[in-house]
Amino acid sequence: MASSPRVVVLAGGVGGSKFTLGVREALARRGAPEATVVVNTGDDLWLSGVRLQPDVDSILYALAGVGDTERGWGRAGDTERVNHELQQWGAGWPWFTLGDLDLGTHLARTGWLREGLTPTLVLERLSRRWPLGVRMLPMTDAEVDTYVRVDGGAVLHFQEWWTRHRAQLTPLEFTNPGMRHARPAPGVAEAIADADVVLVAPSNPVVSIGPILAVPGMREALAATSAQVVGVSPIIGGAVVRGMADVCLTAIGVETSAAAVAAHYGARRDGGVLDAWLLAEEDAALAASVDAGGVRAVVAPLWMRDALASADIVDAALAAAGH
Ligand code: FO1
Repeated sequence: MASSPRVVVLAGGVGGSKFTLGVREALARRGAPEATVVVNTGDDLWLSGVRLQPDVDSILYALAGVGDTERGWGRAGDTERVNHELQQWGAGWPWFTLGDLDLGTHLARTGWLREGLTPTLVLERLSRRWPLGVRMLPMTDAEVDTYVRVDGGAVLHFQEWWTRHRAQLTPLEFTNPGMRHARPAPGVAEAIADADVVLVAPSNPVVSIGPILAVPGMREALAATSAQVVGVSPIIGGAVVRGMADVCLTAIGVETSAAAVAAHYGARRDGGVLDAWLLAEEDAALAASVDAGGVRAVVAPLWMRDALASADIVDAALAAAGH
């Protein structure tokens, strides 16, 4: 019989949302406790006076069933009246759309931050609106926005590089200037210590999972836990499923292959983060090289077509961890 493990998920935006829906489904089937989802805040930004947390909101909206599943960000059926007005003022970024309903979230968040609540407490408040079925935590309460140094020397905010330039300016380096003084948000290290399984979602390894692992103290928490750490490959058949992770991987010298990403995360026994790695059936031939690197390779179907397919992937990951 399937067990009821305590699960922590490390997750970014689109891949993280789809995966988290599967985590909720798989754990509900088992009657297991709600998972704790530690969300990337490296792509957060200030714009037009409000604080945006794209990955937090993608996962929040997906769990609440109110997200725009086509785009992977923002609210379903949103309108753009305020955004149009901002553009008339020449405020904000003309290439970055703030939906009206989405702005309600940013205003609520920013107001609470201005009142002195931490990002963790703000997310706890935002999470009360809907029965999410998981506990969401930001990876850190510090502001650690990502900047990209591109070929030619310019340094752009990650969101400008990503949404305005569609990652077409060759990135040389990703930095998170606030990271040096960051700590895992309250509850994160404790959840990892108490977990039976830590799942690394199939999110962008560089700009989604990368910032989570870069929070000082995070790797130490992962090294110390008695939980099994199981990652799910975001690369299927040698290509990224969605997004521009290949450009990011190239920038840090990692090949766009499921085995190379596993090697980049590294085996826990050698100071890395992974005990096991789920590879797509299309990449089964890479299993031996993943095993040789000290990470147990498990081959499974990895297409997250819907929440049920994602739940099957989560079940395979939990089985790989002995649950
Ligand atoms: N992505 C876009 O490509 N264009 C946009 O105008 C845009 C607006 C936006 C507003 C709020 C939000 O939370 C996310 C938004 N995104 C937009 C997505 C986001 O920039 C990135 O896809 C993620 O940060 C990458 O993980």
